[in-house]
Amino acid sequence: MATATLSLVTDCLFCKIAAKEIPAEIVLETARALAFRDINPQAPTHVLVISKSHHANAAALAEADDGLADDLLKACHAVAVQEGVAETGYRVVFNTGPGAGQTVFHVHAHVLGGRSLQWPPG
Ligand code: DGP
Repeated sequence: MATATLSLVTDCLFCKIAAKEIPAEIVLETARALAFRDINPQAPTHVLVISKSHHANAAALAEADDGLADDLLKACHAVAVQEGVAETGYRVVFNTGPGAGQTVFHVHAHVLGGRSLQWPPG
């Protein structure tokens, strides 16, 4: 079983999912990352990869990083392989800040695949 010291924020939805207080369809877990299906999928594969510890977004993670950003990216790739989208192509998105569409302020990568993805994303 993967273990890590969690720094949880009590009113944070994704901290509660990380602590297994709120259920989610978990597809992958490592010592410092958790991946689960998005509740409102935008593609056949739409998985969120979060750090178990609380960082508000990718910018905060980058500033605090002790290798965790590397862990998250590796977890994204592992999810893509597991979901069978690594060969055809997939997208990793960190919405960072309200102006970029971030609605949950706990760092998460969207791993999207399984359909043709347009560019620019809009
Ligand atoms: P963002 O807009 O980048 O902050 O993405 C937040 C995502 O989180 C959004 O795609 C929907 C998803 N989401 C919100 N609440 C829940 C939840 O309770 N469970 C799961 N699995 N996903 C959630």
